Amino acid sequence: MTSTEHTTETFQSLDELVSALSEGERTTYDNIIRSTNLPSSIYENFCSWSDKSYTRNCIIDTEKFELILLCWEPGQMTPIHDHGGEECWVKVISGEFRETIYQENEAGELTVVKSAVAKTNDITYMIDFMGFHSLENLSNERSMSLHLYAKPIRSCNSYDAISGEFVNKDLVYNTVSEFGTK
Ligand code: 2CO
Ligand code: FE2
Repeated sequence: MTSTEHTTETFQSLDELVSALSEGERTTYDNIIRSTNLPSSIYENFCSWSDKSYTRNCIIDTEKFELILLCWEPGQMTPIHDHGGEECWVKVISGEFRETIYQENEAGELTVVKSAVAKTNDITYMIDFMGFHSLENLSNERSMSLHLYAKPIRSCNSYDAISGEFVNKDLVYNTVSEFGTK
């Protein structure tokens, strides 16, 4: 192979994906998540479901990054929120989501700057200077999304529709896998 040729590695197992993230840096994460193609059966090991809210299921949590699986009943959605100053990639594993992006105008009002549908295998990216977002499961079925945060996000600002203000909320896991601790 000459030096101008590139190999496009794809990550087809969780071990491969986690090794790449552990050895990589934030600057390589966009490429890694776009090269991730795990069999959907892998995700079934991590899912949990709740009628109350989408669930946050930790696959692995390190000092550098957090990889979590979110599981959504039909119609479940997040509040409008930021990402604690960190980078956020979302890959749709199954189903269809609406992502709405908001920015605050000079009067401090939230305005929609983008609203788009993300389908299976689509990848979206957010960072706080882009604004806030919300995600909603548009599907009539349970859906799953894979989230990569770098670094991990322990709390975020979440819009409280009743008070009309953002409140800082701790982010908690519904389940924590043994994968990251073994
Ligand atoms: N950031 C939300 C969370 O971690 C999910 S929306 O996609 O980033 O709960
Ligand atoms: Fe988010």
